Amino acid sequence: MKKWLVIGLLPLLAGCSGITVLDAKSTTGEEQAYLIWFSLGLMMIVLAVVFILFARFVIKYRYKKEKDDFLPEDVKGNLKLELTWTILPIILLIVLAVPTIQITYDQSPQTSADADAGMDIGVAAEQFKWTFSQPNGKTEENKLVLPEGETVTLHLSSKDVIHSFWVPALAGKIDTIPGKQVTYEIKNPKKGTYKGKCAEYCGIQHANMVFEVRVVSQKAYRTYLEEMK
Ligand SMILES: [Cu+2]
Repeated sequence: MKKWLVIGLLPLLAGCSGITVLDAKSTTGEEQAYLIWFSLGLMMIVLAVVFILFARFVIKYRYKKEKDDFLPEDVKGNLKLELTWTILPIILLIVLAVPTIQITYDQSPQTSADADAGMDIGVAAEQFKWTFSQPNGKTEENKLVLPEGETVTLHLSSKDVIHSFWVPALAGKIDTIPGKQVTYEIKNPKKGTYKGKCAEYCGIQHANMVFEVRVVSQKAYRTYLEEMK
């Protein structure tokens, strides 16, 4: 009993509680979290059906002495069953595909420079730091200040190798590729301070390639831009 309790608690002990990605602080992040929950839910239904049938068959067809010389009758397919287990997965896949394709395409980074909506922020990655440039030209290293509720268009680039921009609470991961500019939108960030990191192993100091994102009120953001122009 004790053993099972320990095994059951393992996921919690492993630090799986309070997963930042699932506690999203932007519309972009919420959409990603929704996809995770949605596919997890669908998988759980499949898992439950499989396990229930498994348990049922194990019990129903277990070895019995009185059936020692029993020979099951020959069957030649079962159209109903075969149709069921062909059509059902197709329906499940369609149900899974619709929101996944919709959100993934909507959120996927663009290579064209014509980002339309929102405010533009430059994100330059290099070994081993991030440089963020604000619309007024102000730059800061490893610190990104954003106004709440805006649509933020990031213009990501890399000075050396491939890095990956990731703020688990807001959005990501977006690869920054040398010689190429990519734009990526973060919609409607909520007030707060969030941790960001490089999510692509990029060299010896990769683990130290962290940054902070502070989402502040519109007013505080204007004040921030005014300071040290
Ligand atoms: Cu990196």
